[in-house]
This record gives sequence, C-alpha cells and structure tokens, in this order.
Amino acid sequence: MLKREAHDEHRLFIDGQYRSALSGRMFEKISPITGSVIAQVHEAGREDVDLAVRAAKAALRGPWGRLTVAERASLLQDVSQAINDRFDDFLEAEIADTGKPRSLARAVDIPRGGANFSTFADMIKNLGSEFFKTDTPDGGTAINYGSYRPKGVIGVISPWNLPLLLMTWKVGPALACGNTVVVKPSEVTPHTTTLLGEVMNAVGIPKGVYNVIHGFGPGSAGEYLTQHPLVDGITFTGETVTGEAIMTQAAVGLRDVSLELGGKNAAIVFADADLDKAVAGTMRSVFSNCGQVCLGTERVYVERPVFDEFVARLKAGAEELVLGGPDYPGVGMGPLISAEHRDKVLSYYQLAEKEQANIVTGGGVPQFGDDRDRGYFVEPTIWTGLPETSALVREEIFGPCCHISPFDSEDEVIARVNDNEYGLASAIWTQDISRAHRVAPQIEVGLVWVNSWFLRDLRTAFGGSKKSGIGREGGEHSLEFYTERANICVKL
Ligand code: NAD
Ligand code: 6OD
Repeated sequence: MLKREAHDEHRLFIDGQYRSALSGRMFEKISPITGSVIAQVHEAGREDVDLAVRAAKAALRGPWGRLTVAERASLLQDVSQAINDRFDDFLEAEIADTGKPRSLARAVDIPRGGANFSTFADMIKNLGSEFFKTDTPDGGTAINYGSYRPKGVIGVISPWNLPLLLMTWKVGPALACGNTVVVKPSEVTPHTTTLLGEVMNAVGIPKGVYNVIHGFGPGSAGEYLTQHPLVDGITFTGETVTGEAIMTQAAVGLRDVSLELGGKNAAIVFADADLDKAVAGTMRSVFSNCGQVCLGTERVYVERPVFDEFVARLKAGAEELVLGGPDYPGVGMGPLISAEHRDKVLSYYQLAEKEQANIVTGGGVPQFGDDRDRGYFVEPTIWTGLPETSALVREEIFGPCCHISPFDSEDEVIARVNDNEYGLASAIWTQDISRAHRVAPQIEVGLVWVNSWFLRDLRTAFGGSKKSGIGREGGEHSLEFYTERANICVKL
C-alpha cells in the first residue's frame, strides 16, 4: 500500500532514476477535494528535458533495442501485471490527484492502466506485413514486403481528466512498437505517471525507456519537450488550442504528431428510444467524472414527442446525484479538477443566466455546510431554450452540464449536430436499427455509439475529426503511428 504523507514529493524519472530538477524548482499540487497543498512537484527545466530525451535516445540503441518482439511483449505483460498488483497504490494516487469517486477510478481508470499495456503487447506479436508479387519489365518477378521499425523517441503529453488511462493509452503502444518515451503528465495530476517509474524498474524495463518530466506547457517542460530536436514523434491529448501550439512546435524538423483534442459532443434521442436506457446513458455521458471527459455529452437533441419527459427525467437524475470526495457515502460526482477550471465552468453558468437560458436544474456552486465546501464542486446543470448560436451550445465547457433542444426530423437533427467546429463523438438512442445505421455514418465525428456510451474495444480506431484532432490511435492505428514502415523489394 502507498505510504500516505501530508506532502508527497514527485521527482522527475530519468534514465531509470528518480531525480530532483537541476534548477531545484518546484511547484505545488493542490487537492481538488480540500483546496490544500498535497504534494510538491519538481519542475523540469530545459536541461532536465534534454537529459531525459538523450536517455531515451540512448536506450533505443541499448538492451531495449536488441529485444525480440516476443521478449518486449512479455516485459509489457509484466508491466500490466505489476500495475494490477499495485492496483491500490495507483487508485490512491489517482483519487488524491483528481478527487474523482473511488468507484469510478476503480472501475475505469486503473484497470485501463494495465489493459493499455497488455492489449498492445498482444497486438504487436501479431502484427502482419503487406506482401505484393510484382511482374518486372524484363519478364521476371519481384516480391515486396513491409517491414517496420520503431519511430524513435516519442514525446507523450497528457491531460488531467483521466491521467493514468490517457497516458498509458499512448505509452503502451509506443513501447510495444519498440520506441522509448519521455512523458509530460499534466501539472495538476503528476502522481500516477511518477509511480509508473517504480513499476518499470521493478519489472526490468531497461533504463531510459520510460522517462517522466514534470512542469507546465509554454515556457516550461511541455514546450521544451516538443521543441527538442531528438524527439521523433509527439502524441498529445488535451485542448484544441494546445494541440495547435504543439503542431506548430512539431513542424520544426517535420516531427509526426497525433492529436486527440476537445469536443462538443451531441446525443440524439429519438422518440422510439428505450427512454430508461437513454436517460441512464445520458446521465453517465453528461455527469461522469464531473463532466470532464472528452467524449462526454454537452448537447442533447431530443425528438419533440418525448422532449418534456426526457428533460424531467434527466433533471430528476441530476438532482439525485450525491456530490462529495472519493469516499463520501453514495457519491456519484466529485469536484472539478482545480480552482482555475471551476472559474471557467462557472463563467459558462453565468453566461447562461445572462443569455436567459431556462435553467432546468443547478447553475451554481453547492453549499454543503460541511468539509465539502472546501472542494471545487459545482452543481450538475441542465439548460434548455438557447439558440444554436449560443456559446453554451457551441463551445466545449468540460463540466457537468448540458443543453437540451427539441428536434422534429432526422435531417434537421443531423444538420444541427454537424453544425459545430468539433467532431469527436456522438451517441444515438433509438430502437430502430435501420435508422441507427442510416444516421450514424452521417454524423461528422470519429466515434459514434448507438444505445451506449464509452463502450471501448481498444483494437478500434479512436480519434476526432475537424477541431477534435488529427490521426487515429487504437489497435492497428496506434501501431501505424508508433512505427516507421519500409517496403523491401527483392528482385528474384
Ligand atoms: P491542456 O491542453 O491544457 O493540457 C494538456 C497537456 O498539455 C498538459 O500536460 C499541459 O501541461 C500541456 N501543454 C500545455 N501547453 C503546452 C504547450 N504549448 N506545449 C507543450 N505542452 C503543453 O488540456 P487539459 O486541460 O489538461 O485537458 C482537458 C482538455 O483535453 C479538454 O479540451 C478535453 O476535451 C481534452 N481531451 C481530449 C481527449 C481526446 O481523446 N480527444 C481526451 C481527454 C481530454
Ligand atoms: O478510452 C480511451 O482510449 C480514450 N482515449 C478515452 C478518452 C477519454 C477522454 O476524456
């Protein structure tokens, strides 16, 4: 079990060793549950980042680079097993950093930490290769086959909403393909990424293969990492504006990027839907993780005959949610991640009042009269009555809130859902299977769920269109991004 201390200290993890930042600079990690400092984090400067990247580069040519695919896959299965063996340590670290309900982190975040390694360890052993037999001009034959090698040093930059899940979602396949990584977790959730260094050492991952640098974005570790000339590829999950900055930084030296960015995801509820399931699914997609899920629903379109009933039932569900810290009795929703993020979400709550939205429920900061008043809680909130032009209907808020609009026809709702600059995910609720197949491909997003939400098979393509990202990860798409392919042509 992890030793709980009043103040944890998170060091950098470079070349298999925990180290202080060379500058000695540190920053504070604040608990979203209490608003007090729970850790000091070492902030990597340019020199620390350089050390980490050089360690990663050297490791490509060391024992790691000489492993067979089967040996590498076996070591990554050990990483997966070791995360599961230390499940409680990762769980405590994640809930302390994020404040999310223990039950949620136990069911989703930590299991995916292990699965992200085991899935790609399995896949890499079965990676096939294309083969073409070619007629040559002299009447002979050539054979062509595909070969792959690792891309090199991968810079991994991850966000705070699902810290272990989203970081390992990139580190797992990157290592499976034989790369080495330098990871910069979000400055507000440094803990599980740091802890993973212990696991890497314990199972015998060679030094320099997995490195961790802490810090911020611009003028700090994130920017130094993306600017480093020895970084061969950058994979990023976070906000669209940050993705734009990272893409600009990656353009120097023509480094490949994979960007998983923001969304303004819509749910469509047809009148023929099983309303019990549609309400329960939409409750999850709007309020899970306090609305801080990139795939979460912030726009709901409900066919007019069931609009009033749906709104009433979602309101009842929202009002039944128990707010509290990870272990609060019956907790269904935790706090937002930080004071800064709460200010952002509350600015939209205020805008809703200014724009005279119909506030179905919520819209403010809850007053508990107990310890919870120290945390960064906001009320689960539902609005109706706003036009499609409202910022509340168009912009990503990343909080526990949604706007619900009625619609009258399939064509109308498809046009309204697509009229947005994001294109990440959508959920369709209907019992008409033909309608589901007709509508789903017309939605301009990377992921469509029918009668479900966040049902994941890690072998499938994951990513967004428009301003929600570039490229796809998941399954063979991850293997494609994290490798360099070559064609070998042999004249027979
Ligand atoms: P963010 O963009 O603020 O930060 C993400 C990471 O980028 C952090 O580690 C941060 O320090 C770093 N960073 C910031 N500026 C940088 C720069 N100029 N150069 C290099 N690194 C920089 O995102 P966030 O607030 O941590 O996460 C929330 C956002 O992430 C939301 O927009 C959400 O939609 C998005 N998100 C998307 C997905 C997806 O799969 N599409 C998944 C989760 C979260
Ligand atoms: O499930 C995943 O692999 C994934 N990338 C989820 C992203 C969730 C966004 O918050």
